[in-house]
Amino acid sequence: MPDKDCNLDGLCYNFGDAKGGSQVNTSRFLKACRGEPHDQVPVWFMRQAGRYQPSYRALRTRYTMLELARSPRLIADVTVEAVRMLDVDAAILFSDIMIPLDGLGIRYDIRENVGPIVESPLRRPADIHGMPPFQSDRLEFVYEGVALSVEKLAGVPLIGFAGAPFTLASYLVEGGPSRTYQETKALMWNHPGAFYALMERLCAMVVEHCANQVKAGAAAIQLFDSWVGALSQEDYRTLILPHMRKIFEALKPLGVPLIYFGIGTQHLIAEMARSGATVLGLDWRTALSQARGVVGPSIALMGNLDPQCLLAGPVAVQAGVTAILDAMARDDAYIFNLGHGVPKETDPTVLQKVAAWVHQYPKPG
Ligand code: 1CP
Repeated sequence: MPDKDCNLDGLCYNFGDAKGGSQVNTSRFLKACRGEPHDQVPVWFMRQAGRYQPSYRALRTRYTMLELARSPRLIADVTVEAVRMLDVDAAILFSDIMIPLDGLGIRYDIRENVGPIVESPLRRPADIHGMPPFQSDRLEFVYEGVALSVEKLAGVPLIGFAGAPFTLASYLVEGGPSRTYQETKALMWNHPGAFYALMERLCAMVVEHCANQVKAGAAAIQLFDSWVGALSQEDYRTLILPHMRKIFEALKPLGVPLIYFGIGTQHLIAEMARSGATVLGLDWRTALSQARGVVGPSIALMGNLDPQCLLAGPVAVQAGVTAILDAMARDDAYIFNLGHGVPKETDPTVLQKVAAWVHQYPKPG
């Protein structure tokens, strides 16, 4: 790996040496991300660490979400416990897409049953142009949490992550969760220069934050663009995709799988597949076999059981899992997951069973 990679104007980082053992590199999760043959379909779940877990709820009686996510020891405990409980093939770092905003000096809170709330939303171009530069040294607790988790995971690969710029911008501009993205779209259409500047600032943050997680031992990176499906194909192609391409281009020299996930993105998958991501995560609305036809053989697919299926009883969940495996198990570039996060009402034993069924499903050779 080159010591220093300067492939884009303004995105120039000294990546140094990535940690991550050879044991990790032979894992079926990483093999599937790379489209290499492996023994069983790999599985992990978005939000596998969270409120459905009794151990997490117990911790939350003593700490806020942000206290947990700012303590390296607690980050590692929560990250590793999900893998231990579920016997999944990958861990995802316990953190949140809002956390790197600490490095931009943005003040926010994460409210129970609501989500992120930003103290002073960025509504005017002046708010954006006045943002201070990203300081990743304010996020050492994340990178220490990565290193501690990797140590405890003993060979199970850890996925580091960040929010993608549009999804982050939606919280920064709206000030909290939104159904319409009214303010974000207004900024995008009425002040394209300021929107572009915001996306560029977030791109630089995302690249540095992800590179630091890989340096600390993360074996893959996922970018969550949860809300990008709210955009038209044309707006995505012209206003978002160029930024995504820069991010993935800058992360490519790290040599780890780059997963790109969004919700309601049926109309965008052909464009998302051109972003430079090596794995595409899909929600339940898109049939994986159809997506394979659209994106071609050289990108891995991840997904996409409807999370509500976990709450619908044993017959529905077994049928849902089996239908996906019947369609995808012979595809070497496929990772089982949900189409979005685990609902907080989920019975943990249902998730344990899903992981076991995926592993037991005979993988045609
Ligand atoms: O304990 C609590 O009250 C907090 C609940 C919670 C948790 C467990 C939030 C608030 N974030 C998290 C952790 C989290 N968030 C993880 C790590 C755990 C894991 O996946 O196992 C990850 C990867 C995220 C990513 C995240 N945060 C996304 C992208 C994925 C997605 O769900 O679409 C988004 C959009 C957020 C914002 C956020 N943080 C929390 C909530 C409830 C939300 C969504 C709010 C909304 O609907 O707009």
